[in-house]
Amino acid sequence: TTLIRREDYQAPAFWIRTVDLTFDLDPAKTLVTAKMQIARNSAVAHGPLRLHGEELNLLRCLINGESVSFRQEGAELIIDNAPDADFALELRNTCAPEKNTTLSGLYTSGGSFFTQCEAEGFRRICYFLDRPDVMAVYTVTLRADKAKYPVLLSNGNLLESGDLDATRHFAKWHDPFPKPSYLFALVAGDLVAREQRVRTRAGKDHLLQVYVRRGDLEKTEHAMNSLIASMVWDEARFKLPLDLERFMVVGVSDFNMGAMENKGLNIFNTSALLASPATATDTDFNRIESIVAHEYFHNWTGNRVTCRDWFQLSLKEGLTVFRDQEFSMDMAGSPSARAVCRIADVRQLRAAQFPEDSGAMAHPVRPDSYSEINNFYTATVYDKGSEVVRMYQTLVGRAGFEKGMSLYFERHDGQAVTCDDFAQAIADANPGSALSLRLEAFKRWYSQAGTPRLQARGVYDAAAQTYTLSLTQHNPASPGQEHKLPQVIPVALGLLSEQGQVLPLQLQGSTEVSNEQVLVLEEAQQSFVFVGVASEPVPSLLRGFSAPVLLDDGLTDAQLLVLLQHDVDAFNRWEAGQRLALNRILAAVRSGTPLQLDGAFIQAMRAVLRHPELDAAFKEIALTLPGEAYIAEQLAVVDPQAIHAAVEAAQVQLAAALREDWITAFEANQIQGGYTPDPVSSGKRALANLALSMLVLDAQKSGDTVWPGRAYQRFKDAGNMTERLGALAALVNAHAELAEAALARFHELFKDDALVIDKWFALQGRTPEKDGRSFARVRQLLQHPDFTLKNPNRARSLIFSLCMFNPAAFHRADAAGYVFWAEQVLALDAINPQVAGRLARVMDRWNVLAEPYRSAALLAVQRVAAKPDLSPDVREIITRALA
Ligand code: DPP
Ligand code: ZN
Repeated sequence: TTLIRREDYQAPAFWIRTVDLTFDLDPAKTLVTAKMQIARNSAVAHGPLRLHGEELNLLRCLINGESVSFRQEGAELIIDNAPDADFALELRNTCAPEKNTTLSGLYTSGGSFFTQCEAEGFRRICYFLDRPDVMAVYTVTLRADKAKYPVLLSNGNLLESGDLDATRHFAKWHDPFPKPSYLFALVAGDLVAREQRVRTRAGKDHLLQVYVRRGDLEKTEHAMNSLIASMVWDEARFKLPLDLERFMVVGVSDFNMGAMENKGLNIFNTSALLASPATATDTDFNRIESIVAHEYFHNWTGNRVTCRDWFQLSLKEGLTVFRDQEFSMDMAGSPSARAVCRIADVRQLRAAQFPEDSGAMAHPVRPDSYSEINNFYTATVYDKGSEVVRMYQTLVGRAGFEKGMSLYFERHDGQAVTCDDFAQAIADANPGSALSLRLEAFKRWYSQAGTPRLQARGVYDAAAQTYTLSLTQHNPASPGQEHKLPQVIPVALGLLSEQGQVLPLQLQGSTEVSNEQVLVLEEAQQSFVFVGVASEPVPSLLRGFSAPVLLDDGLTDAQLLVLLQHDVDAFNRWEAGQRLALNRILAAVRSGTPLQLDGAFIQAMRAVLRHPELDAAFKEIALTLPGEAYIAEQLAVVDPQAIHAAVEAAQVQLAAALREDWITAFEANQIQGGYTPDPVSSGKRALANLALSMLVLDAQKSGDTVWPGRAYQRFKDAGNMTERLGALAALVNAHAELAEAALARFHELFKDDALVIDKWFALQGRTPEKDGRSFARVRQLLQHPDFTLKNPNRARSLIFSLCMFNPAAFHRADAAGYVFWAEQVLALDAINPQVAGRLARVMDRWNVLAEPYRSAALLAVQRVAAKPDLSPDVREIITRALA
C-alpha cells in the first residue's frame, strides 16, 4: 500500500466542468454512461488524463465522439493523447451493485439502490477525477423498473420524469451547483416520503422530504422537525439559507457512517433518522437532532465551500461538528441544559479522542499522510477539530467568529480550500484580536498531534493581596513527532473564595476588572499575576473546557469540594465531582488495593443528589463515574481489569451508601403524561434510570428482591423506550435473575424492528463481566439467527460493543477476547473493509497494556498482520499498531 503525503499535493492536470450521467439500474449489472466536458488545467504541465476507477467494467471510451486509445493501470484509466483544447469524453461501464458488500459506491439494500461516495466511492461507479478539488455540474438520468423502483432520486432539482416503456421509467435531475464527486448521490427504490413546505426568512419556498421504507413514515417526524429547526438556526446564527428548491433526506439500513451530506440528497443510516417514543431512547432523539443538523449544516461548510484535498477533512468536519454542537446547545435552552450538552461532548472527546491521540493512530487534526483516507474519519479530525474551531470563537468572541465566517464565505464560496484559508479568514476579520496576534502559533493545533498536558499552580501572597498563577504546558511525543512547540491554549478562569463567593479578577498592569477572564498561554511556561485578591482563592480553571488539554491543577479535595458546591461554571462544577472520583479510583488502581470510598466523597455526592436547585440532568451526569477509557488515559501502564474493578467497587458503594437518596431520586423523577424528548423530561428519565440501576445493583448485593421486581414491572409497563431500556439495562447489567426473562420478552416484542434488535445485541455486548459469562454470551450471540456481519449496525451492536465498550469482558487473561477480535476483523475485512478498519482500531493502545494483556494483544495483532490479502484499510491500522 502506498502512503499519500500532504506535501505532495498537486492541482489536477484536467478539470471536469460538466458531467451527464445515465444509469440503467439493474442489481446484477448496472450500465453507466458518462459524458463529460473536460478542460486542461493550464497551470499544470502537459500530461496524460488519468481517471480513477475501481471494480468497473469499461465498455466504451470516446473523445469528441471518436474512439481513442487508452491504458488501464491498476485502478487508473490513462488516456495519453488527450487534446489540449477543451473536449468531450464519453465513457460507458458497468458495475455490480448487489455484489457490493463494501457499501461504498453503488449498492443495494433491502431491494433498493443507494450510493455512498465519500471519500472515494465515486470511482466505484464510473471513471472520474475522483478528488474533491475537481468540481463539476451534474445532470443525472436514472432509468429503472417502474414497479420495483418507483422513486428515482439524485442531487438537485427534478427536470423531467416519465415512462420509457410499459415496465421502465426514468427521472432526470440537475444540480446547478458545481460539486466534487464525493457529494454525488442517487437513490432508487420503493420508498415513501414525509413532506413539508417551508418558507425561509429570505422569503423563498422550499420542499423538504424525508424518504423511508413503507411502514417507517411515522418515525420520521422528529427528523423533519430537526431539519426545520436546523434551517431556522443556520439562517439566524450565521445568515446561511437553504440554496435549493428541494432538500431530500433518505434512510437506509445498511450504511457505514451515521449519515452523508450529498448535495440536496442527504443519505442517512436509519439509526440516525428514525425515532418513535416506543422504539427510540432520549439519547437516540438527541443524536438524530444533531446528525440531521450536522448534515444540513454541511450544505455550506463542506458543500458550498469544500476541501481542496482529504488532508483538509477537518476544514469541513471540525467546523460542522462545532456548528452542530452549538445548535444542540441553543436548542437545549437553559444555561444548565447547555452545560449538560457541553459535558456530554467533552465526555465523548475524552473517551474517544484522547486515547486516539496517545495511541498508534495519533495524527494531527490535519494529517500529514495516509494510505487509506477512510481510516481518517476520526475523533481527532471531527471532535478535536471541533474543539479547535471552538478555540477560535473563544479567542475572537462570538460576534468576531460570526464575522470571520462571513468573510470565509465571501472569499471562498464555490471553492475547494484548506484549513489555512479558514484560519486566515477568521483572523483577517478580527485584526488585533488574541487570535490574529499569534495565528501561526495557533495553527500548531492543526499540525501537532497529542493532547497537551497543562499544569497550573497558584501562589497567594496575603500581604500583597496578589495571586500568581503559573501555567506550564507539555505535549508528549507522538508517532513521527518527537519534539513539539508550545501551543496557544485559551484558559478561561474565575476565582472563588474558600467560602465559594466570586472573587473579582484584575491582572497586574490592567485596569479591567471582571468575574471571568480568558488567559492565553502561548509559551511553554507563563505566569499571570492577579491583584486585589482579598483572600486565598480557589481557582476555577479551563471553564467550559476552553481547550482540549489534560489539566493538572493540583487542587486539594477541599478545594474541589468548594468548586463542586459553588462554582458558577456548571462545567467545572461537574468536573470537580469527576476529579474527586477520579482521584480515588486512580489511588486504588495505582496502589493495587481495593477501592474504599470515604465519607467526604459520599457526602458530596449525596449533597448533589439532594440539591434542591440542580436539575435532574445535571445530577445524573454528576453522579456518573468517569469512563474507563478516560481513567486509562491517566495511567502509563493500563490494567483494564484493575480499572474496571475500582469503578465497579465505587458504583456498588455509591449504590449502597446512597440507597435512600436513590429511592427518593427515582420516585421524584417519574413523569406523568405523554413522551416528549425535551431536556427537562429526558433529564428526569436519565436520573430515574440511573437511580433504578443503582437500586437493582444494590439489591443484587443485599439479596433484596423488591427492586429487581420493580425494575421488571417498569420494563413491562414502560410507555417509552428510554424507560423500558433503562429498566432492562438495570436488570441485565446487575446480572439479576429476571434479566433473562426480560431479554427474551424484549426480543419477542421487537423482533421485527432492526434498530431495536440492535439495542438488544448492544446491551448484551456491553454487559459488565461476571465470571466470563458476558464474553461467552457474545460468542453465543454470533450464532443467533438475527446476527449478521453484513449489516454494519448489527456488527457494531454486538462485536464493537464488546471490543470497544466492555473492557473487562474483552481484556481476558486467557487472551480469548483478542482471539475473538482477530477473527472478527478478518471476517469483516472480507465483507466491508471500512467497518473492519474501524474494528482494527481496538488495538491502537496494546502497547500500554499491563502484562499479561500486552503480550497477548501483540500476538493477536501479529496474527492479523500475517494475513497476506488484507484490505488497505486494515493493513494501515495494523501496520501503525506494530510500528
Ligand atoms: N457523512 C460523514 C459526516 O457527515 C462524512 N462527511 O460527517
Ligand atoms: Zn460531517
